[in-house]
Amino acid sequence: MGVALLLGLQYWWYCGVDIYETLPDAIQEVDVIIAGGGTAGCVVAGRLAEADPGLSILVIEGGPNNLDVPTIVHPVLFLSALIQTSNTTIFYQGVKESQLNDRELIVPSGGTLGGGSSINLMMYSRAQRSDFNAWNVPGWSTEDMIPYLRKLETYHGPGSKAVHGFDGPVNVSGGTYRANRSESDWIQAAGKVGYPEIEDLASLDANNGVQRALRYIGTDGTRQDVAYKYVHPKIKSGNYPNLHVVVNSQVKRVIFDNKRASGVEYRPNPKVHPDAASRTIRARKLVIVSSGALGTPSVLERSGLGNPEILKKAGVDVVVDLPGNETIDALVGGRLDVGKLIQENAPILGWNAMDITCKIRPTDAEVAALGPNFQAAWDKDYKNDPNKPLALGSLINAFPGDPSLVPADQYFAMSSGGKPNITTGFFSDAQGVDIKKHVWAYKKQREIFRRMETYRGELAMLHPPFSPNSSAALVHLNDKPPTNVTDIVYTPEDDKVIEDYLRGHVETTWHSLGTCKMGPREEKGVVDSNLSVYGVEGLKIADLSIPPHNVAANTMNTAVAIAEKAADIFIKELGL
Ligand SMILES: Cc1cc2nc3c(=O)[nH]c(=O)nc-3n(C[C@H](O)[C@H](O)[C@H](O)COP(=O)(O)OP(=O)(O)OC[C@H]3O[C@@H](n4cnc5c(N)ncnc54)[C@H](O)[C@@H]3O)c2cc1C
Ligand SMILES: *[C@@H]1O[C@H](CO)[C@@H](O)[C@H](O)[C@H]1NC(C)=O
Ligand SMILES: *[C@@H]1O[C@H](CO)[C@@H](O)[C@H](O)[C@H]1NC(C)=O
Ligand SMILES: *[C@@H]1O[C@H](CO)[C@@H](O)[C@H](O)[C@H]1NC(C)=O
Ligand SMILES: *[C@@H]1O[C@H](CO)[C@@H](O)[C@H](O)[C@H]1NC(C)=O
Ligand SMILES: *[C@@H]1O[C@H](CO)[C@@H](O)[C@H](O)[C@H]1NC(C)=O
Ligand SMILES: *[C@@H]1O[C@H](CO)[C@@H](O)[C@H](O)[C@H]1NC(C)=O
Ligand SMILES: *[C@@H]1O[C@H](CO)[C@@H](O)[C@H](O)[C@H]1NC(C)=O
Ligand SMILES: CC(=O)N[C@H]1CO[C@H](CO)[C@@H](O)[C@@H]1O
Repeated sequence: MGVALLLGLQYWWYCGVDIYETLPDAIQEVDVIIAGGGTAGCVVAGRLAEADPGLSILVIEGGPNNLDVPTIVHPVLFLSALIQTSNTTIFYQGVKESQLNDRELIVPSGGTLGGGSSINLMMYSRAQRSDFNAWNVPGWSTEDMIPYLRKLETYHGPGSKAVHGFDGPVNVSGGTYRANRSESDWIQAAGKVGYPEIEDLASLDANNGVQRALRYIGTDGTRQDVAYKYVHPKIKSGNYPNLHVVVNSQVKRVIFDNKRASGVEYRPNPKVHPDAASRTIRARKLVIVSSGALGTPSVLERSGLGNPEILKKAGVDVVVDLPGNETIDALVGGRLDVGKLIQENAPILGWNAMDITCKIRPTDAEVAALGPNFQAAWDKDYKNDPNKPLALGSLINAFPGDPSLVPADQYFAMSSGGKPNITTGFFSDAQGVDIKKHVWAYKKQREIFRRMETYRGELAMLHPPFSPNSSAALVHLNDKPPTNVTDIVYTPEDDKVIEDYLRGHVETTWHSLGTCKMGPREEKGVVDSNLSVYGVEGLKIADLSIPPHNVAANTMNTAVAIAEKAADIFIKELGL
């Protein structure tokens, strides 16, 4: 894959007035330290600074500054973050898992100022109404969260105004480009399989349908990452002399005085500042850990606190191979001149190559066909909650080559205190329900693709190896779309082939959460409803470590909403 072009692109970043590579010696003590300048960290920093510009705040971010990095600013270059040499991504290495055919999965995660919001695929996706309510934590119900869901966004999409926001920092729009033909084709095909086009899948209630995707891209085609939306403008304005950010600086641990968090120790990233010594900065009022679902548990552990929990996730990758200017393949393959596109401010720059979003559920008959264990799980968790989708999907207009399949033997590790044990837990539930869910989702998306006018067959390398004499056998590439399509009937042998293929190929869609959950201490909670870490004083967590249950959505929106609410809690407690 022609990634050389993207890597060859000139990278540069200016350090703004107060974005430091090396913190001035004069800064020894601040009011608030935020450990991790990712999605939640930048939001909390920005809101605390707004509440009181006199409050001294230090954000300590492990990765580099993201300001003016072209591969971050221009959405269409998003794949560069998934290349294993990327400086803006942390590739967390998982352990060997027997139920995944002994593979060691890699979980990429944001590793630059802005965190995931600076490198993610920008798909706008909100949790469902039932999700926050299921957390069952006082103050965190959906009704409690809606004001924050609105506060974060300036929504340019369709649907009811009641649940959206129109003057928040993060613009949500269609961007400047879409491949309308494949999008419309996929929508008509999904309609034939029973999933209609829905005006607004982010209404908190809409479900079981598909939508032309919206994204965290401004109407001008720029990525709407939180560093750009909550931090950089403040620092550039010169009106926030007490808001400090140091980058390429990795927090080792939180320091305690009599069980009160009183500061942190960090080390300058040894790859960037090989000879720099570790430093300790004191916090007069609060230490907030925002190092992400996979970073925060390590910071706590290195500080002598608790045990991380196994993270849980699910996801569906839906892929189509399309010609010409309707995919980003020409761009990734070096057949388009990125420098020239940037010079011309070409509309395709403002595209994330994902024009469809969907949330779908199985029919009663499909549930029954998945067996008694699945039926029991369905009856317990989904049946009486029509708000909950079973699977999410998006249409990716690109060949899913190298970047999404990072080799398992190369990664950029940043922890300083030994390797964390990261177990994905995919397909590890005792009843085998998780894998059944994915078998169902595979079949469903296959049925939709087979009904597309542009469908010309299947690439063997991206499908389970069905027996050629099975009625599930792959359709070879040919000239004409199929006519009179009926659902494929799968035998138990075919199902086994799919299951085995999934165990050998499933990858993360990067939505890790719930590693330091909010909830009662006796139920393995790590923080209370005010985000205070149990057993110590002056220590908070604000990021995707805290959700006690998964959300039926891509997770950036939930991370930002959690941070908006967290900021409100901290502002009240600090009396700002
Ligand atoms: C490749 C990718 C694609 C995604 N696509 C989408 C999408 O299309 N739509 C969507 O809604 N969501 C998407 N997500 C998910 C979403 O971006 C994340 O869930 C969200 O950004 C997480 O926010 P967070 O604040 O919890 O953590 P993060 O944003 O990951 O922030 C954690 C920060 O802490 C820093 N850090 C870690 N350890 C340390 C340390 N020891 N010291 C100092 N700093 C440290 C990291 O560098 C990082 O900046 C995607 C994620 C990835 C990785
Ligand atoms: C791609 O190019 C064709 C032919 O020039 C044009 O009709 C079409 O609108 C373009 N598609 C997009 C998404 O720009
Ligand atoms: C997509 O294209 C079709 C046909 O060209 C047009 O009718 C439709 O309005 C377009 N939709 C969007 C969302 O641009
Ligand atoms: C990544 O970091 C290395 C080491 O600091 C540096 O040499 C390289 O130029 C950086 N790459 C990019 C793309 O910034
Ligand atoms: C990692 O954690 C899992 C789950 O707790 C455990 O089963 C496994 O033995 C651990 N692996 C290693 C290498 O420590
Ligand atoms: C398919 O053919 C193989 C031998 O080529 C045979 O073993 C198998 O039973 C056949 N399967 C079906 C579903 O007919
Ligand atoms: C379409 O398929 C159905 C079911 O297999 C069959 O009964 C019908 O005759 C077919 N119609 C055409 C036009 O081929
Ligand atoms: C959280 O803070 C609120 C407001 O200060 C307080 O009323 C409540 O008791 C706190 N909750 C916990 C669990 O400490
Ligand atoms: C680029 C873009 O879409 N900018 C808009 C983001 O939202 C703000 C606040 O509503 C608007 O003023 C911008 O025009």
